[in-house]
Amino acid sequence: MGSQSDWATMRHAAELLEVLGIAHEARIVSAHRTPDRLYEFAKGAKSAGFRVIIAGAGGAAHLPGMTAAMTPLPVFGVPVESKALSGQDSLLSIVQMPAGIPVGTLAIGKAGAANAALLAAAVLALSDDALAARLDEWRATQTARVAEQPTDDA
Ligand code: RP5
Repeated sequence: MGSQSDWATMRHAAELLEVLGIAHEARIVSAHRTPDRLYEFAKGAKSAGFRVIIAGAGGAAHLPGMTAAMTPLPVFGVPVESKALSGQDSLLSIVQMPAGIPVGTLAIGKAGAANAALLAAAVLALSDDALAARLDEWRATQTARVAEQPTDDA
């Protein structure tokens, strides 16, 4: 993520990865404030053993696109909700990649972070049957939790 301030959003991705038993690392890498750190991380991510990158950033959110430019790994971008423009700036700056360098862009905020983790899990599950089973189970549990009628207590 681009900043400590993104963690409140991005922790929802980390928590789901934890639940699904997927090894992961959470790092602060800013495209603007720590460009050398970004270069080093993105260039070395594949050889370091990473298989999918989730990049969350807000405002002028260059992190996902710049990361994707420097790695062949799949990159999922999470637009963090900004104070000034409610994350619409983040969304547009992540989603509008030029043809040739893709970033899979998720929804703004918590839902995007959670879905980035689920999408990463789905990618990894293609070559990991045990993970595929855990993901199926997680989805079945989610389905079973949905009541048929609404309640006043919720
Ligand atoms: C972006 O700027 C970060 O991803 C963050 O969402 C936003 C604001 O950062 P802070 O000023 O809160 O550190 O680079």
